[in-house]
Amino acid sequence: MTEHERYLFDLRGYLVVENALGPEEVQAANAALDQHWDQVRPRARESSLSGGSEALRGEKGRLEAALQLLRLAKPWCEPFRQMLAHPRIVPYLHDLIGTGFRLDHGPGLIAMEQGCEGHVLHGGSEPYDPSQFYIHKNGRMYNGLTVVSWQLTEVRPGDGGFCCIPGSHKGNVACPPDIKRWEAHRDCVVQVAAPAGSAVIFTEALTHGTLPWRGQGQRRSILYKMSPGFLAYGGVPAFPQDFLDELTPNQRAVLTPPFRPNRPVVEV
Ligand SMILES: O=C(O)CCC(=O)C(=O)O
Repeated sequence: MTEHERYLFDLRGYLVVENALGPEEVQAANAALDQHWDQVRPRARESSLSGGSEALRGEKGRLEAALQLLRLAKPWCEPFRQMLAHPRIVPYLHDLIGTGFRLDHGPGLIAMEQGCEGHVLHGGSEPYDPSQFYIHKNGRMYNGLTVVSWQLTEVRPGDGGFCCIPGSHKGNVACPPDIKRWEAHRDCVVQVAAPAGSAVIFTEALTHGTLPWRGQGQRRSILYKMSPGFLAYGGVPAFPQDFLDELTPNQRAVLTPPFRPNRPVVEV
C-alpha cells in the first residue's frame, strides 16, 4: 500500500482500488454470472434488509444467488477462484490483515437494479466486536473481518449501493438507530462510487450498509469476507479434496482453516 492509501484507509476505513481487475477479467466474471442468472432472485420480502426505514425501502429485495461461485463448472468458476488470491489485492490484504489471511465466508453476489431496497447500516467500532476490529499498533494496521467487494459494473455518484460512515471504524460512541436507518444526519453517510473492475476494501468495523439503487444499469458486486488466519467469524467450511486439488497453492492457502503456527501464506 502506498503512503496515501495507508493514510486514507486509516482515516476512512475503506479504500477503492481502481483497475484491480482488467476488462477481460470483468467480462469473464460477468459472463459467468450471465450463464447462471436464472438462479439470481430478489431477496424475499420477509428477509428485507431495509430495517423498517422509509428512506431505505424499495419495491423489492436486492438480487442474490445461492450459487457456490468457487465451485461452478469450469470455466465459470475460474474468475472467482482468481479473485481469492488476486495479485493486485494480496499486498493490500497483507498490510491490512496480515500474512496468512483467510477467506472467512463468501464469495457472494450482491446485485441491484432500479427499485431494489437498501440495507440498514450496521457494524462500527462501538459496541466492540472482537472479530470485527480495527487497531493500529506496532506501526501498522490490524483488521478483523475485512471485505473485498469486486465491482463488475460501474457505480456512479448518486446510483446508491455500498455506503458507509467514514471514520466510524474508530468511533467511540454507538451509532444512533435513525442514522443507521439513513433518516437523520445523512451528511455523514457516503455513497461509494467506483468504476467497473475496482475492488472496494473495507473493514467490517466500519459502520456501513446499502442505499437503494437508483442507477440506470445493474449493480454487480462480488464480496469476499477475509479474516486474519487465526480467526473465524462465519463457519469453517470443509472443502472436498478434489476441489482443493484443482486450486493453486496460493488459492489453497486462502482456504486454509483458522490456526496460527506455520500457516501457509500467499506468496507474492
Ligand atoms: O455492499 C453492500 O451493499 C453492503 C455490504 C454489507 O453490508 C456487508 O458486507 O456487510
